Amino acid sequence: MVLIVVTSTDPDHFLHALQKAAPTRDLRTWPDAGDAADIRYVLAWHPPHGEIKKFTNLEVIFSVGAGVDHLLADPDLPDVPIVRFVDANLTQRMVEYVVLHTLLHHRRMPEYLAQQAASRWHEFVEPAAGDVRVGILGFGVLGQAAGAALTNLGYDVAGWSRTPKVVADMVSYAGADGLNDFLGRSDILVVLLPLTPDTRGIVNAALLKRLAHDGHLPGPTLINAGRGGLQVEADILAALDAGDIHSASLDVFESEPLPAESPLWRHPRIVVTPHNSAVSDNAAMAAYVLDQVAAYERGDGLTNIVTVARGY
Ligand code: NDP
Ligand code: OXD
Repeated sequence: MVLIVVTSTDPDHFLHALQKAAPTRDLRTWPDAGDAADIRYVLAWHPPHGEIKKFTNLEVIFSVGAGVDHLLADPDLPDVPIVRFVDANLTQRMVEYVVLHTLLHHRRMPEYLAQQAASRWHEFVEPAAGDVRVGILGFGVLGQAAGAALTNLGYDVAGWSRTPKVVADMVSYAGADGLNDFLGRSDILVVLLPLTPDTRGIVNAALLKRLAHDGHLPGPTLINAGRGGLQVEADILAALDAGDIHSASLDVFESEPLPAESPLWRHPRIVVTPHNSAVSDNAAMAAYVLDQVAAYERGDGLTNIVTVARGY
C-alpha cells in the first residue's frame, strides 16, 4: 500500500508515527507525492483544495480529526470512502475538556480568578451539580461520552441529536421539534455538533435567547468545542452584554487562529482555548489508520465511514 499524508500544516508528526508503526510501508508526504498514480490511501487534515483529486487510483481518505468539514469543503474531493477518527484517546480528552469547563463555570472560577486578582474575598451561592442542567447539542460519540461523565458527577444531562437516542440516565431530544424544550432546560449548553450545511451558524442570537433562565446559575453558559462555524461570534458577545448568557468557554472560532483584535480574547466571562479540547494523538492515529487499512485489504471493510450527503 502507498499512503500519503496531506496536510496544510507540518505532516512530519503523522509521518513519523506511521513510520514507527509500519517501518516497511511506502509512506509519503505531500507535496512530494512521487508518482501520483501509486497512491491508494490519504491521511488528511485541511488539505489544500484540488490536491487529493490528483491521486487517480485513490481508494480511501482518512481524516486526521473526528470532524470532516475540512475535507468536504474541497469541491474536487474524489468520490471514495471517507473514514473519520473515532478513538478512545480523543474521546477521553474531549470528556476532560467538557467536565473541566462545566465545573469551571458552575463553580464560578472566572469570577473567583478576577476576585483573586483584586484581593477580594466574596463567596457566591453555588448550586450542587444535581441542580444544574447540562444540554449537549450534538449527542454522538463525543457528546454521549461527555454526558456520561457529567451524569456520574451528578449533573442533570440531556442531549440533542438528529435522531432520538436511548441513553442511560440522560434525556434525549431530537430534531427541530425537540430543540426548544431541550434549550429551555439547558443551564449549561455544550456544543459538540459537526459543521454541516444544516448546523452552520446554529449558535446564534435566537438560539442563545432560548436557553434556560429559571435555573440556579446566574445565567446560561455556552461551551463550544465543536466547530467555530457553528457559532456567530457577534451574537455571543451581544448575548453576554444583554444577559442572555452569563459566560462562555470557546475552543473553536469562525477564524483560526483567533485574530488578536477579536474582543473574545478580552471578555472577562469568556474562556478561550486554542482548538485543543481533543487533539488527535499521533500514535493512536497511526495505529487506527494502519488497522483500518489492514481490515480493508483483508476484505473486512472499513468502519466509521462518513455519510457525505449528511455532511458527517
Ligand atoms: P458524531 O458524528 O458521533 O456525533 C455528531 C452528533 O451531532 C450526532 O448525535 C448527530 O445526530 C448530531 N447532529 C448532526 N447534525 C445534526 C443536525 N442537523 N441536527 C441535530 N443533530 C445533529 O461526532 P463526534 O461526536 O465524534 O464529533 C462531533 C464533532 O466534534 C466533530 O464533528 C468535530 O467537529 C468536533 N470535534 C472537535 C474537536 C476539537 O478539538 N475542538 C475534537 C474532536 C471533534 P445523530 O446521532 O442523530 O446522527
Ligand atoms: C477534530 C478536531 O475534528 O481536532 O478531531 O477538531
